[in-house]
Amino acid sequence: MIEYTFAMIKPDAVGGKKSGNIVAMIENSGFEILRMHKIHLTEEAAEEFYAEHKDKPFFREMVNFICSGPVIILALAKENAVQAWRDLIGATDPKKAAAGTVRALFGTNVGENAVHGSDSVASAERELSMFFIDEEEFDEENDNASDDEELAFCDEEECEDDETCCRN
Ligand code: RTP
Ligand code: MG
Repeated sequence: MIEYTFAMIKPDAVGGKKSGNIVAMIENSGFEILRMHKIHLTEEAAEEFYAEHKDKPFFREMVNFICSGPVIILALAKENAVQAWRDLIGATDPKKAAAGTVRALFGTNVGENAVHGSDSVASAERELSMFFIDEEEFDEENDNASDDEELAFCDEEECEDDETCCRN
């Protein structure tokens, strides 16, 4: 079954000009990129994103790091996407990550580890809905995509009432 997951290229990798290499790995591994944006997280958004870690000693450090520069966020689709992306990124600590994984190739240390990946289907749902539309809309796009070549070019909000829009 096609599954969705959330990926983030962290400030160390964006600043180090590794984004292109990482996106190439994503595509070469068979993921569909449904959304991709370069954004700069606010402290508030970072705290919400990392809420599960709020009691950890490194919480403030990780919030500061993820806000230290732009990140690239992606919505990815693939069979078993959550596990597939976790496998591709490797262990949290780049020194322990398997050879050839994103973190082994581009991570520096446990904090500056190049990428984020949702750790479960439930986390993926939460993280995707924090940054993107709901997963049902990805499903609808998938269903419509084959007979709608212009889909990628319309603006969801502006086109809502436009009968000539490819979505309507
Ligand atoms: P991520 O959420 O970024 O994909 O990483 P992960 O699942 O492999 O690891 P997780 O346990 O969720 O930790 C989230 C992020 O916290 C930072 N961290 N720092 N200083 C430390 O000991 C420490 N441990 C974890 C890492 O940046 C990790 O990605
Ligand atoms: Mg995690």
